[in-house]
Amino acid sequence: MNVAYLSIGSNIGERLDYLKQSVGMLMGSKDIQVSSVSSVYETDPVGYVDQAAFLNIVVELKTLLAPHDLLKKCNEIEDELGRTRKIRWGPRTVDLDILLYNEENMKTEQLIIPHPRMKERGFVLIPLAELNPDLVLPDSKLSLSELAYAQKEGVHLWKKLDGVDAFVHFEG
Ligand code: PH2
Ligand code: MG
Ligand code: MG
Repeated sequence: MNVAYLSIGSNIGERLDYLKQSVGMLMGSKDIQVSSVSSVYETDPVGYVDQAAFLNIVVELKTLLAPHDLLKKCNEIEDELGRTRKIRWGPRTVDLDILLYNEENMKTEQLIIPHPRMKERGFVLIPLAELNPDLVLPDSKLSLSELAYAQKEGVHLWKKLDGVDAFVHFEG
């Protein structure tokens, strides 16, 4: 079984609903088991800053899917939930990004793992560190909790939750 971490973010409409629907669709996928979900964070937009605040989570998966098949699944969920791509790093109903897949280091046209910008992004590092604080990224000397601490600005705990069931049952 492979272990992967995904970052999920939304900053349009019913943001929590989009996160919940995404997790629900992952849970309903053959060959994917959602093993952990972080608390929900409200985060200042990064990159393209003239847009609404995001809700962000990180989920841990156990999966039989190969990285590109997992990416395909993520894109299907985005499409299903009405994602359109107009502005790079712009507003989105939902965005699912693969952060890590085992200790894999890979670079193809469609997919780079580990996610190339994750070390600068508090909205990724803080929820990921909540799930796995001692994890050390392939090309880093620092643990995730150390990396996350340096990027905590603009990342606010929105709803403290503990685990998949707590997330699924949280009504907002
Ligand atoms: N996603 C981006 C660009 N900027 N900022 C926050 N706070 N959260 C995101 O999920 C996010 C972003 C590109 O995917
Ligand atoms: Mg993204
Ligand atoms: Mg994306």
